[in-house]
This record gives sequence, C-alpha cells and structure tokens, in this order.
Amino acid sequence: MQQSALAPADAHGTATNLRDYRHDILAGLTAPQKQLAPKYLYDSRGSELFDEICSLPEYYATRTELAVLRTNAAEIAALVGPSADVVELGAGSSLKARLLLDGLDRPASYQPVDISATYLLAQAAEVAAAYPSVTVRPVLADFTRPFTLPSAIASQRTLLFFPGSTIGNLSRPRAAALLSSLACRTPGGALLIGVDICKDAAVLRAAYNDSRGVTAEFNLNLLVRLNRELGATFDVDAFEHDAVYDPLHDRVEMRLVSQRDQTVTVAGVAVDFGKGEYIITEHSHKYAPQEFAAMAIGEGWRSIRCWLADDRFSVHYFRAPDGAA
Ligand code: AVJ
Repeated sequence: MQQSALAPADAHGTATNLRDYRHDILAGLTAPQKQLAPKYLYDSRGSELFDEICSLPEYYATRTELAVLRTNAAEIAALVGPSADVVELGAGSSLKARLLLDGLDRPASYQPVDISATYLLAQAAEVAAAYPSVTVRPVLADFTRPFTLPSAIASQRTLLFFPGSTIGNLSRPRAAALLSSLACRTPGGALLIGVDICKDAAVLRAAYNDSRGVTAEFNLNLLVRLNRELGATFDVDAFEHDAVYDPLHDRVEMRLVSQRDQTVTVAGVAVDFGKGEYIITEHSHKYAPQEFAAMAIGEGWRSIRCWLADDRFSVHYFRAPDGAA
C-alpha cells in the first residue's frame, strides 16, 4: 500500500471525495458478494454508537485493553521515553490516548488521525484543553489510504499508537502491508498496538451480537447513512444485523441480511437483494500474540514487549530500526 501522497480532507468528512465514496459504495453493492468497507460505519452517529459498544458487558476488548494500558503505564512510559510525538491511528474517542498521555514523560505532541471529522475535532479540542503543554494536531484522513502527517512522523520520538484492534479490520495481507509502510515511515520510532486474540467462538459471537442490540444499531446505521448521503432507499427494517465467527480465517464477519426479496436504489443505481442475501460490513481478524508479533517482525519491526490481559487481548510494543528506508 502506498502511503506517501496526500489525500485531501473534504466536506463530507471521510477524507475521500464524494465521487470516490459513491464509486466505492456502488462497487461494493454490485459485486457478487456484496461488501462495504468498515470505515463507512463511522459517521458521527456511528462513532457514538461504537463508543456505546465499548462499554457493553459482552464487548470485552475495550475494557481489557484499558486495563493493560493502566496496569503497565509506568513500563510503557519507560520504554517510550520523554518528549514523545504520539500519533494515534483511527483515534475515535480520546479515552485511551488520555490514559497514555497521563503516563508518559512530558509528551510533546498528540496527532490523532481519524475519518470522522466532527468527532475528531471535538476529541482533539478536549485533549488540547486538558493537556496545555501538549501540541495537538488533528489529521482528517483515512489511514487505509495514502495520507501525510503534518509533522514529526520521521522523528525518533514518534510513538504510533494504534489501539482497539482496529488493525483487525484489515485482511492479513493488508495488515502486513500497513505495518511495513509504518515501519518505513518512522525510522527509530515505536508502535504501541492493541490486537484482539483468537478465542472461543461463543465469546466472540456474544461480543458482536450484544443483548441490548447496540451492535445491530451500529451496523444498520450504515444504511441510514447511505439513505441520507447518497439518496439511497434502504428500508432499514427490512435488514437484520448478524455477526458470525469464521474459524478458517480467524475472524468475525458482520453482515446486514435482507429479510425479503427487494430492490434498493443507491445513487440512482438499482441493487437487487434476494431473501437471506447479505452485505458484509466488517471483518474483525483475531491473532494469536505470537502470530501477530511474527507478522510485524516480518515487516521490519523489532518486538520489544507484549502484554496480555486474561489471554483475551494483547498490546504489543515494537521498535522500528534506525534509518530503515
Ligand atoms: C474497532 C474494528 C476493533 O472489530 O471489534 C465492534 C469494531 N464492530 N463491534 C471490532 C466493532 C462491532 C471493532 N474495531
């Protein structure tokens, strides 16, 4: 994946332009297996719903990762050292970043990268107010596409912070490509990354099909978004959320399942659905800690430390060698 050119931010707030957005959605809905990229789940309502997911009893990931960060704050700070430039990928809520910044030794800057404009700016403003000595530079960008950070990416003190197992949204080859690109772009820098671990299918099913239906609303909100932004005609009540664990690929697959035969118009294009046909809206890949470390090492990172919580969630700390080109 190329990561060098600049993808300009735009008015509809996803750092891709409207033509690309419409094209991407239509390509996904006209493919033999209908599929939409998970990044489209995060309009401002979607970001809010995701935060709600994070506090659900069944969704262990956020709670477990926060515990790892809290418990090991001193060791993390010692590894990172003073005056770090913290770049957070897929920032979302600033909760984890604050926890990290609290523990670090006089961090120099905080640069959250996110595709949800309203949310990004609101969270950045809160961090700026709470940490007057930290330079806060929000970056509206999609980290799965080429983007440029405004400063300090090449600094030896760059700490890439990539929590939440967001990297799990990428296929294994794409995750590897992103790790490689990040290693090349931050010589001498470090990567603190949260990765969800393979586990019992029943635990995963419960985490992605919660009893309060928040994950269902999060998933279905994508259709609400397409109705609003692309003049689509989805009858949201005629689709149902489902999430299944695929042991072959070690991933959870989130689906929107059509409850009847129906035709929906999206940006002027007719899209047919058979009863039971579904759109894949997200893959969430799971890794054994050794598998993930081996992948990162293969892409140029040095594995320094891995913390586990309950064998449910892993947080890895990697360093990029100096002068990696
Ligand atoms: C933010 C991508 C890590 O895959 O667990 C939560 C998103 N989807 N519940 C995940 C999500 C459904 C989450 N990530």
